[in-house]
Amino acid sequence: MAKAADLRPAHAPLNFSLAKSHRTRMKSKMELVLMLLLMVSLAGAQNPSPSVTQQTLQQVAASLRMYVDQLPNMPRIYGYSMQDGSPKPVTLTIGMYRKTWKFHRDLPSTPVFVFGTSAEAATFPGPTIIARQGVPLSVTWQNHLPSSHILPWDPTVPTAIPKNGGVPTVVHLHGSVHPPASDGSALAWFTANFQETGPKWTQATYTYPNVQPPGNLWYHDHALGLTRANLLAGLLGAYVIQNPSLDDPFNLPCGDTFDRHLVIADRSFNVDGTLFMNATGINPSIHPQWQPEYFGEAITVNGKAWPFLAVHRRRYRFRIINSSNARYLRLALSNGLAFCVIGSDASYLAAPVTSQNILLAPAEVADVIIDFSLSTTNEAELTNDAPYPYPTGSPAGPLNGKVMKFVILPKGAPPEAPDNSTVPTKEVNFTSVVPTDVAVTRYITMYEYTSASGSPTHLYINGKRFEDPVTETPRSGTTELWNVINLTGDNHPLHIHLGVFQAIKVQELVDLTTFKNCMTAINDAVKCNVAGHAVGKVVPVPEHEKTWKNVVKMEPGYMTSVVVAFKLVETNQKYPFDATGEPGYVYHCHILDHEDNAMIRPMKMLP
Ligand SMILES: *[C@@H]1O[C@H](CO)[C@@H](O)[C@H](O)[C@H]1NC(C)=O
Ligand SMILES: *[C@@H]1O[C@H](CO)[C@@H](O)[C@H](O)[C@H]1NC(C)=O
Ligand SMILES: *[C@@H]1O[C@H](CO)[C@@H](O)[C@H](O)[C@H]1NC(C)=O
Ligand SMILES: *[C@@H]1O[C@H](CO)[C@@H](O)[C@H](O)[C@H]1NC(C)=O
Ligand SMILES: CC(=O)N[C@H]1CO[C@H](CO)[C@@H](O)[C@@H]1O
Ligand SMILES: [Cu+2]
Repeated sequence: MAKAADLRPAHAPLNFSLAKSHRTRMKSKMELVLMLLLMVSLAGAQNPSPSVTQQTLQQVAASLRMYVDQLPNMPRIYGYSMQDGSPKPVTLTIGMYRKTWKFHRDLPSTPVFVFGTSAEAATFPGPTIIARQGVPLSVTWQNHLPSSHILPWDPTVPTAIPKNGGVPTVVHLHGSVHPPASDGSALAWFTANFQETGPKWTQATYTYPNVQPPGNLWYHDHALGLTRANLLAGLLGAYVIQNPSLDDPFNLPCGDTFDRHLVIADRSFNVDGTLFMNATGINPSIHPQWQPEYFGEAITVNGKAWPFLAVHRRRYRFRIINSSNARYLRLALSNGLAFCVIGSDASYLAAPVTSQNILLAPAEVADVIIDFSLSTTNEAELTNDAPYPYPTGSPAGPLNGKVMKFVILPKGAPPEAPDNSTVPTKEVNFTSVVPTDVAVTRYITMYEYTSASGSPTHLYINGKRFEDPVTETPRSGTTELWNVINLTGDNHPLHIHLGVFQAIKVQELVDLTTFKNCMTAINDAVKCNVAGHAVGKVVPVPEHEKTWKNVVKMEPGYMTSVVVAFKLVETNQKYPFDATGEPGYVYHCHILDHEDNAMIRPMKMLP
């Protein structure tokens, strides 16, 4: 791609030898800090980066030439086998490995923790698993990770801490409808070879019934207090449920070339190319390591920093997963092409929606068609202009404002297959979201707590810790109305395991100070007259988010009312399994740094 060089952003290249000598000068100081860390910390903060500055991280990111690495296609693994023309269940074994990964042509290979069928095959992100609707898939998730972490972590937030070392992990299939024993409870963690297991661990093999409609899921680590570090290290991958009888009539772009995943993750790199995660907390006297949000200086897609993809002048399908720890992405194409959104999270829409931009919270998924035949240019950058933290933080800059580039080949460039795909006019008509038969109405309030100096110390839902007794106990097969009140300054992407949900009303809270003071004092929305406060501006729910979702963004200062369905929304039927067993489920904020400390609550289904 000769053109790439012309597009190099105008920041000064980092002089690596300069950076190295700077590093040498820092060495004695670093050794001192490391020794102190060793003495003070209970735990395995392995990252040799306490003296790295934000400026260094920016310089490293700015030194990486954009759009020189080709967008990788992750390996695909099939979650069924075809026998006599019909799909049959299989059991897969997928391991978690420490290996090295090259995030950019000009970065050295660096340690990561990644999923794969073997150490050699493991990738960042992991392999894409293709499952079939109605065909259960069993996966034995194996932990082959070393005795200590490659990233710092914090023993003072509620954390899985094995007695004999090792990296605790447990896998959650995000967006999946499955029994509680296969949910990947934060307390069902295990270390290498199941040497140690968490208090709720019961089984090595998880079964995903795939009883839900076709759509986009993803799998990732969910270990107590380590989720932010384990995902930052690379423990995530895509999972697709297909159903040819439903998918094929839509005639969407298909096949490895025209149907692609874009797994987006922001990451910062040290000068030696290793992944950076701050080893010093924002309130180190309370939490030695925990920071309220991780924002990386570089944007990676499928494990490469600012890659490019050469595309023909035709339609492509992109399944975009925001797997950032805390960064929101507001995506647009620099040449003005629109996204035709066909799905949100694990669900198709009722009909495609055209949008110039898409706002994705962490863990949100957008399924889109881009028609490059309409392009008047030879390239299009995928850009991001979401402030961070969202919505009132710093504006996206020249680095994190860019995601990747599409190089649009000339018309007729060989080998171009004829584009016989179409955009459907109608998609899936799911169970209505109108809350006619709401079994229970709940108020869910998000709180952030700060130190005397005003910096965050922790976050809770409903003022309760994760380990406090369960308060959300929906009946399996019912629909509930959750009024989510955000009393913090940030937008929080709420994620509910098992259930699917969608926003029906987003309304500003007026006289917020009175309401907030009352809630802070007595933590009771009804007694604090929520009905009298949730009367402000109404923000419309975007058309392309009107489907059954796994993540809904919670606007700060607003009450967002969501309908939550604890049943199959395709058929309006109960789950074909017992959802009431141990260890139950959870719901939480999907900003991983919030989830770990500890915006997460248990949820137990009742019969
Ligand atoms: C790491 O966190 C500390 C404490 O909040 C902060 O002073 C420092 O600037 C951070 N380092 C980087 C590189 O962001
Ligand atoms: C991904 O989510 C993070 C927050 O978790 C956000 O900052 C970022 O903008 C999102 N990216 C996209 C492409 O939506
Ligand atoms: C479109 O073309 C592909 C080959 O490029 C073929 O496999 C597929 O069946 C065609 N679809 C239709 C609807 O013609
Ligand atoms: C969806 O189904 C409902 C009945 O369940 C029906 O009333 C409605 O018209 C359908 N909508 C579409 C777009 O087909
Ligand atoms: C109720 C409440 O405290 N809301 C906060 C939500 O976030 C905004 C900032 O975006 C704050 O101004 C509000 O105080
Ligand atoms: Cu949050």
